[in-house]
Amino acid sequence: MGALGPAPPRPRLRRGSGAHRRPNPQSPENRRERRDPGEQRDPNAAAMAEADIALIGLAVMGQNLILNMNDHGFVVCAFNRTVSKVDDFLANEAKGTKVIGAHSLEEMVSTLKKPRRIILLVKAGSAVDDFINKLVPLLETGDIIIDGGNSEYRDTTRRCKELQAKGILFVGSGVSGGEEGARYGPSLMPGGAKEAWPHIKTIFQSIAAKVGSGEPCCDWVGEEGAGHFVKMVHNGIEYGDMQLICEAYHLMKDVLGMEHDEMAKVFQEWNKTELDSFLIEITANILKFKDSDGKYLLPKIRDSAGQKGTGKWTAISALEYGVPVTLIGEAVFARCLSSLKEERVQASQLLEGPKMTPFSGNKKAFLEDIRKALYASKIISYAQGFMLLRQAAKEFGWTLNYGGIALMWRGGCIIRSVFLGKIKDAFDRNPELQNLLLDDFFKKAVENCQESWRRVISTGVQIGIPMPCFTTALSFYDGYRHEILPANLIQAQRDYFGAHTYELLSKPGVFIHTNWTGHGGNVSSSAYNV
Ligand code: 2AM
Repeated sequence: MGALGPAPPRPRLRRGSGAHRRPNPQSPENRRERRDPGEQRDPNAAAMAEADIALIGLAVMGQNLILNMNDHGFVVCAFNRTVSKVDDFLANEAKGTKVIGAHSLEEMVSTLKKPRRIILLVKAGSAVDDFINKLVPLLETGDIIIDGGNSEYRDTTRRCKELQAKGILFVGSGVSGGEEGARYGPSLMPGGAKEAWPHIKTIFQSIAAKVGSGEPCCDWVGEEGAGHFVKMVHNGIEYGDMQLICEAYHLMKDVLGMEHDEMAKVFQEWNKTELDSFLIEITANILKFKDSDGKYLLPKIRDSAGQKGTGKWTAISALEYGVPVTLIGEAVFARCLSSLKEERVQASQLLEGPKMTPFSGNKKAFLEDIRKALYASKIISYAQGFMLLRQAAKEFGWTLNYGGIALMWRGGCIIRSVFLGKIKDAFDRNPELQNLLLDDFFKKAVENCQESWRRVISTGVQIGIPMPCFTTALSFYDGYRHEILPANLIQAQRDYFGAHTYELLSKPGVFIHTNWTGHGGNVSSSAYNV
């Protein structure tokens, strides 16, 4: 590593002046946290090295993270590819703050205390590599680059390894919570070079969302691309949670024939139960929202769901590592099916469903059944998500902090919920917990819901309501709790037509082939696994 040369002249360095623009009520106490306990002070550091951290990428997320760090007493240096945005930011959003701006990477680096901490919040892909390549010659051993963008976890692992060889500590951090979260408290999921953690922990935990008695929704996740992997699974779980709520809404609307304000009230009530969460809360608000003409807005919205691909990535990883993350997969496919709007409109004229008979049961009891079906299915979804994390840890040799991950998602992000606190408790009880369903609390919760869950699914199936996530969750539960599944027949079929061999229950590990027809050979095909 080349050491940083003499500090370049910095005549254009800008700084906002005056008081904080939007003071955060937490700010005064957090200002005390400004000194990083793990920070190595360099007595020879340039006098101008005053910034605690730099952030590159002044789109709204980057700007808000900077303002959040500023509110917590950290001095941030801002930089952007299009340099004019630095001045715009200082003259507007960052006016009156302690944020300083740089007009070149050299200038930015010269403002930083050591070890230098630089966050990238730029478009995922080559922009991240481009900035890394430009930064490396300006940095020294032990300096830290943090990628807070939406990078693919494999890219993060690659960058970790490449930068480790150059003495730079690389961190890939999931950042969740959107613009509002970035400004006032995101969920942060950092992973990568662990030596970096003591140097960034104070900043990260100060700006993160807080839950309970001030516990930060940010902790060290694990090695290499673990932070971005966990963020990806978070997004997949978000797809599942949203689809589960949609299925409950569909049943209320089309089985119980409920009106929007009535459904809104039910979701509001549910938000006081185990389902207490951001997504249930906003669903109640959406249901009761009226358009300017005084009519409910929701039924006017075209029923064709968009997606940016993060749910799909989770499902692809699940297939790649052979983990039955069926609920997220179904949630992604449900969006795909919804987007076939024209085809569905045609099919609706042609394809018959069952004769719809009006619901004749007890409406209140059925609503409670739906709530329990949603809760049980949600438990399955999170159990599956954590199974995927566990398998990734095995694949990549990561040591993941499962309880910490649940706490990171507990606040600040879209899937934030009280329920995640229960998951944290489960991992606190047993950090080696193999499956969430085996934890006593969740085992009992599912058992308590299962009659309702089965009733809802049978009723929905009879009436012809699609419930891909409710049903796949129940199939998973029934599959997972069966000692014997019919896969013995699959093995026999594979051996019959392809001589793929099978094991006997009495002799696991010994693969044999049977000549099923009497006229095939006795030679087995070489074993392969998908
Ligand atoms: P810009 O303002 O110069 O476009 C979100 O798009 C952020 O990523 C912005 O700060 C944007 O910079 C930056 N960005 C997007 N593509 C980039 C690229 N190829 N190289 C560097 N920065 C990029």
